[in-house]
Amino acid sequence: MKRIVWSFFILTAAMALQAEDGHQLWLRYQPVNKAKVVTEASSPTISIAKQELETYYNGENVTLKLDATMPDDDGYRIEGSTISARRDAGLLYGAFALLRGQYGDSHPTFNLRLLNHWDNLDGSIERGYAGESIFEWFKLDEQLIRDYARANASIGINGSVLNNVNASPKILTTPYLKEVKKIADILRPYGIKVYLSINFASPMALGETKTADPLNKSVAKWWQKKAKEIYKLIPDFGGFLVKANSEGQPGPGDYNRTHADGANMLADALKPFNGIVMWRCFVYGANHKGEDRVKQAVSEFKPLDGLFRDNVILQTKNGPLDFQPREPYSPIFDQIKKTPNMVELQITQEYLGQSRHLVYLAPMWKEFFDYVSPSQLKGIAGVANIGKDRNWCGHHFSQANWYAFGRLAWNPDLSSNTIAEEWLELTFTNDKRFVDSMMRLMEMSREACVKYMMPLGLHHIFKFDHHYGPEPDGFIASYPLEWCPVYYHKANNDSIGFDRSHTGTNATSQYRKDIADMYDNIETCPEDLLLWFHRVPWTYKMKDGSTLWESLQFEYQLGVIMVETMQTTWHYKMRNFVDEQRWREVDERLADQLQNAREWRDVCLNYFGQFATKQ
Ligand code: GCV
Repeated sequence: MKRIVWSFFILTAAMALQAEDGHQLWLRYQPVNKAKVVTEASSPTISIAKQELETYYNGENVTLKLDATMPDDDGYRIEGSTISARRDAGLLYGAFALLRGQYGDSHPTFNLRLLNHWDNLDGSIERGYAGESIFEWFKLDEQLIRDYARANASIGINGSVLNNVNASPKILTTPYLKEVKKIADILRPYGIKVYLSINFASPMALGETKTADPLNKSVAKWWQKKAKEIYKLIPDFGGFLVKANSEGQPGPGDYNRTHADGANMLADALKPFNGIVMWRCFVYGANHKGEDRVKQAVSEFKPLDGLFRDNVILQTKNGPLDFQPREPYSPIFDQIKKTPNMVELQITQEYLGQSRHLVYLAPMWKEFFDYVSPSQLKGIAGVANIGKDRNWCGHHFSQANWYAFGRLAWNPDLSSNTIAEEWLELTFTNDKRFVDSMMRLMEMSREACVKYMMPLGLHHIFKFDHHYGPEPDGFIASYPLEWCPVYYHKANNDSIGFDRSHTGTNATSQYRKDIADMYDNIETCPEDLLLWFHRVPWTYKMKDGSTLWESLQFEYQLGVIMVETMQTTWHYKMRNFVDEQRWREVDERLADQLQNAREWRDVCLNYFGQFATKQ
């Protein structure tokens, strides 16, 4: 009897171990303990590479070789059973590539491949939809941080900004810095540097200076001393990310100083330690109040181009507004020529159904690279979608966006389909019947989202603050106009859309000539951005001869049909390929997504119909 109970216990324990709750991400290799790894080099990073291969590689022997003749980056070469790299991080990336079954030479396009966490010190996450922060101050779960580091290393991410850009000054106090050091020590062997978002007014807010004026000597001194303290604890600390004079955050503008004055003061403090400043261009409503919001970043930063220290990088969101499901690229990337640029993408789906909707973001990011060449960029940052939820991202398919971000940060030439295929095989199964269907489904998911949320270039018609559902009638007089949906669609009985052509705000003129001409002319403007750039009569004839109003109805309806296809495919055809828990959890979310898509269609068409049918 006793034996039966015991073996039952062992059996259920084993089943529990195998429970597919998504925590293993795309790293679900089974231990085979077969490979022997030979290497003359040694470092904590190489030990991890060795251990990964010895545990999971299904071949006999692997040699890891540091090769000083290779290009000075994080790349690697896999030839036969030898992985060579210039840096030990390259050997680790090579080890993960070999485990994925990839061979040959591979070098990262961007040297800076960073996650930006919008995690607050109290454990909450701004725009986080997967539970609380994994960075639990003063009670760190070291294993969780190690798992996080391993997942990042497996896709080549080499930096983490640990805290929200709306930053608490407290992060720079000694007790917190000691905790940051603990995290940095865990991430380091995985090739990941730690960075911090800082509050520009920190010295004053902490009561240590009377002002935060960047040209004040005591302020500059405070930052120099702080930099020294940080680097003593964390010698390879990456640097600061700064949101200044934006959405209520303090900045140099509070003292009539420029962004360059502010960034340079911080850059000087970090320079002796090789640290960098990533200064965000997401600004509106301050110096250029009243100007079309999408123009304000260029208006603010173009005159400063060339005035920044060489360790300052300007970090700009992919689009000029705010992470909408479809935006044209930000014209900053055409206008800032003398200062290095980084692009900020958003992995967390603030305006794309958060962790409730299956929306694969790689096609959207690829669209950005169709217009902005990676060679123009020094780095890439992704606002993370990671939290303490067991499956890390809230939705099993949101893991694909973390994965895709890392893979594109390494190689933006990869197709979104290739990345989806890789991820599906690693995360679920390599059964072609599943992978082929799901690749199609993932690829269409972003376009579906655009259609049911913002067809034909409509934008920012999201519910106030939480940005989840539709609110096309949104207008509250006490809020800034730029937060109100009606400001963006401007629907009336004649027309709809925002005129940003030369007859309107002339935002089109901020683009390089060929693109400016294309967007400015209603005939050549792509129809999927029509209402972003033009004010268009309801009776306007689209390229296929239908009216604008007919097309708008068609697009909303098509968005819903696409989600119906996604939901029915998963519900009726995918069940046999996926474990019960993950199948059910995705199924429930797809049912919600379908309901939400219908709500978007109905609310928006009812609202716009009031105007459109008054012709
Ligand atoms: C971190 C948008 C978001 C804010 C975010 C801000 C930014 O406005 O809604 O939550 O703040 O962008 O990127 O700074």
